Amino acid sequence: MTVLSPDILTELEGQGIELPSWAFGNSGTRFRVFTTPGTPRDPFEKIADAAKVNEFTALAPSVALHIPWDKVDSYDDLRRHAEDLGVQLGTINSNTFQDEEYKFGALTHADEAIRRKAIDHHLECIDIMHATGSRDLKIWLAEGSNYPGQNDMRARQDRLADSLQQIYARLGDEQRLVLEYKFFEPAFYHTDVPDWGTSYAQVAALGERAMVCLDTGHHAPGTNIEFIVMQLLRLGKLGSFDFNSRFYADDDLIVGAADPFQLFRIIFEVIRGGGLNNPDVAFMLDQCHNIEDKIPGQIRSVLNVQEMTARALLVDRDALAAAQAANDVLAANAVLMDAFYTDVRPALAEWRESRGLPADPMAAYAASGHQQRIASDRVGGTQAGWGA
Ligand code: PSV
Ligand code: MN
Repeated sequence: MTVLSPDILTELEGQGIELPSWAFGNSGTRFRVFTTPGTPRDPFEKIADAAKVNEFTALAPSVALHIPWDKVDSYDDLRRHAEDLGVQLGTINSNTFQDEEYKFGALTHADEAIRRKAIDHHLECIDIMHATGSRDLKIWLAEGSNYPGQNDMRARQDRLADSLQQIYARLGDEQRLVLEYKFFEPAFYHTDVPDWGTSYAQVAALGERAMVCLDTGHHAPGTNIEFIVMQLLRLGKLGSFDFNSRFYADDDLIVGAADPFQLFRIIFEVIRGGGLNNPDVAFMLDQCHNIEDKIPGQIRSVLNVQEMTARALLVDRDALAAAQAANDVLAANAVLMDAFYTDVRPALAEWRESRGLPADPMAAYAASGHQQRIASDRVGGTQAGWGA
């Protein structure tokens, strides 16, 4: 059995992955949203589900909220509820993609009244952050155009800069703005923040507490994402990850499911760049569980990140550096591949048990009867879902 050194175990012990509240709601595609028995009916139940993931894994100490989906009357109550269950409220995600008025843009809109409304929504999110104790405001914009010539892309970029400036100015001293990029969808010809370079240019103009958010599903097929990770860490601007995996588009599937090797390569660059267990770099999931049960879907996800982190920590960095210095192409590649192919699961299972956690959190959750319990308890009301 592979042995994980005390140094590696210390790193693994420090790992925390933020869960998205929306992963616990029903979701689907534009064709159909399927329901699951036991799906939460309000933000309090979503937090309870996230806390279950943490209970079985000790890997998920915080939950991200999406506003307005997770609006509640009292954020103090929500915060207390989370803390009672052993988790914190995390990143606040703004939402300017579901309002009729935002059809042609929000923070980039040419109509000043609509742009004002979108800025005000972000200011409201910052007020919520003060109540929830959240550090990060995450902005993803569904803005762009569908046809060449439809819009003045340059003017939109200027309006975006001004909007972001107004939002950034409202942040508290300990708070940050993270700007997420995505190259397509829902707009198909251009989006206003399509790539890391645009996000970087916009946040660099704002100041130190503005960073880039890298969602692993938001790149063209074949993109070398670990290069982007390296570069953003090098520039001190990698604020957070939205982890998920994709086969074709922005599939939002379980992280590490589609391409475990890519996840390994990304995490290796995080380690190489000093981003692991670095409070400046938040690890978050951004996933939807359209057909599988949601709590075990999230348990599987955080375990995948943990397993790939353990493998990436196994890379013999001295041997790698020596092979690289000698231009020994095959030896350098072999160092990386040796670590990637190492099965760390038995060692992790043993280590979990030594910490009072289930050796196999997936099996333990299935045996706990919790899924059946929530399915029979949560009857009546409206299940939370995409768009609510
Ligand atoms: C957009 O595709 C995105 O990745 C953003 O992070 C949104 O807030 C999130 O998905 C909603 O699921
Ligand atoms: Mn995302």
